[in-house]
Amino acid sequence: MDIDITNVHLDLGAGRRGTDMGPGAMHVAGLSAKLERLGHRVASVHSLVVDAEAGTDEGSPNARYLRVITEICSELADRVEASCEAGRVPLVLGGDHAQAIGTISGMTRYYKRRGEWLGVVWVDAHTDMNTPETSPSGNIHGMPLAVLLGHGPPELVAIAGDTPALVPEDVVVIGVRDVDPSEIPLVRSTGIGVYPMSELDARTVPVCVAEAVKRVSRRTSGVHLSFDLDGVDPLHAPGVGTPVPGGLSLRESHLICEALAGTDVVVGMEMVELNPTLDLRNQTGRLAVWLIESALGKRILGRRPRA
Ligand code: NNH
Ligand code: MN
Ligand code: MN
Ligand code: MN
Repeated sequence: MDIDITNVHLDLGAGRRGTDMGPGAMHVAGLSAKLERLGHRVASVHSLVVDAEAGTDEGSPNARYLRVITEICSELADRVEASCEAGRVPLVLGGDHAQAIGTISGMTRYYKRRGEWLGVVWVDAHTDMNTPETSPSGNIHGMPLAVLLGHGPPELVAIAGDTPALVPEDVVVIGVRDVDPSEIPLVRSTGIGVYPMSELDARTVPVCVAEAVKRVSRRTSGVHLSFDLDGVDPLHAPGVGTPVPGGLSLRESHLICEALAGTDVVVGMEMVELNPTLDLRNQTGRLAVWLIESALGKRILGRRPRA
């Protein structure tokens, strides 16, 4: 694969500062060298930063920093769309999860133009289906999946173009264990696929992951993995702003990545919400890189030969 890495130095979508330093921590953990060791080519590394002046404008408390987040997501979408156009795989390093609005809108602009669809596997402790009307925090990182399905601030929805980025049948969220009562109606009415931890426990992770991957690749041309590190249990991923106990184990997290790599459907990936100020000796940063390697083909007994 030819990979375009974009570092998104954004933390204004989250309640706690510091995820803007996430990309640096993943690079310190050796990301590029590890990708090249897998046989990939890192075609470019580019950084996006928040406009300093716009970054002081908090705006409405129901959707904090909407203006600056719209700006950076639009820029990100342009860049990601160009990567797809050039046949390269976008790998976007976060940054808080609001960035997914840019990443996924950029990707789906490319697919929609060709009359094709994109599937999304969203690993997360949360469903990220709030809107400014339902959000208890006003933090936009709790809203990106709603936006990508066409709900929420019109300026964010519009980044995908005239129609929403995603349709619910092509979306699954895995690892869920903290949903706001106020976002449940939208989760239910859209009919996105949700795998709460309780279902993963009862039906086992391999069974659920296989089913989830099948769902998102059924009628799509490729699958994007939007990996929020708070989906992983805080025991293994302490460097996140909203830790929720009872999450995916380290091996279960790998299993999701490996299952996707094994079906050759991955066309894009983002790793988000790494907050190095809360991490322990870059433990979560190193885990993030290890998971990226798994999703992009790494195998314990050597890299799987490509078809
Ligand atoms: N649901 C909460 C909110 O909207 C928390 C969202 N926080 C996340 N999502 N980290 O992944 O504010
Ligand atoms: Mn999230
Ligand atoms: Mn989350
Ligand atoms: Mn999160």
